[in-house]
Amino acid sequence: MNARALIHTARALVKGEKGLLALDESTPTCNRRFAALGIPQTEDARRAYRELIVTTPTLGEYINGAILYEETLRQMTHEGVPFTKVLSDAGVMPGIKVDMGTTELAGHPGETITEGLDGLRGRLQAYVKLGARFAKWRAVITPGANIPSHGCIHSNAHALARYAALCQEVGLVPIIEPEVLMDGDQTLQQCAAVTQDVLRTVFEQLHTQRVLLEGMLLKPNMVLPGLACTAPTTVGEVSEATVSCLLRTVPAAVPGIVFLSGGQTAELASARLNDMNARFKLQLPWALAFSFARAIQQPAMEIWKGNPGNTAAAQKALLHRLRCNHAACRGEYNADLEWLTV
Ligand code: 5MM
Repeated sequence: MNARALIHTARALVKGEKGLLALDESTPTCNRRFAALGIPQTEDARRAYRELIVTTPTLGEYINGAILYEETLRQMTHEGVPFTKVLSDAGVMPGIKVDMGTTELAGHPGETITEGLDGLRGRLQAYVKLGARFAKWRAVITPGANIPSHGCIHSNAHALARYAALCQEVGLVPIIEPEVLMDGDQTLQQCAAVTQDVLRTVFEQLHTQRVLLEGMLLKPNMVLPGLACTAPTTVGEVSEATVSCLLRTVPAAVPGIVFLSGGQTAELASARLNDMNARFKLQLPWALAFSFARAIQQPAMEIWKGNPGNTAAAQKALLHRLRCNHAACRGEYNADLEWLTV
């Protein structure tokens, strides 16, 4: 393991108060989002959509990295330029989602385990040759009646740590993504308790597997009430609960925390990230930034709708969300920004 290079890359991924763009939807997820908008679910449509994103001008002013799906890592623009080169030329490091998705965890009804450890060492070596600088693995934790179980949390944390150690062995910075889903009717306090338990277990396992904390990033959920919870929650309450949970669980050696959006509206995701940075940045040992997928891409995808004539307008919408989230990393986002166009 080259610790110095890993630390350099991990820091570079969160430098300049910029974030990451997650465009690593697996083919089934991407197709589902395309189907909802009447976009053909073909490899060429996925390639064209990803080309729209990676060729968006000035991308590198707002993000340091882009997480790709394996299909995308190997794809090129219509002029034959690899997407990895387009991104690197724009100052954006290419990363790769390396988990193989979730499956039911045996003996644990309603809970899942993320697969992909078998053969991972060889796949990671191939991704490095294709230009990847970092990787990502997502574990999914479902809150509900009597769940998550200890078995589910422990198994997923163990897999995340094994993945992270393999990444560092080949020089890829691992992004550790334990997502507590926001479906369900759990309260803010219940989400805080589950998230705290999950993160504590994840860092125990990272320690056990000898993962270099300075050479990784954490990609957690914000602490949120479930979508079906009727108790009103303010932006400030979410930001306080999230920061307090992270301060209790994430070691100061970790250089950055890059949130997933998890189904929040684009505007709320920006407002909540902004509140954390505006109020707490000076007390925090790690950078707080974004690694959103839906909260950055959804407005652009809705404009594009598979029509090449909409590309410029979709890129403008993408840049708008990136600009809002870059402002949120600085604690300078406010609702007025939503009325400004790029
Ligand atoms: C939680 O999903 C991650 C962040 O996306 P959101 O900001 O939309 O919540 C995302 O990176 C996710 O891990 C990828 O899209 C891959 O998900 P699938 O379900 O396709 O494996």
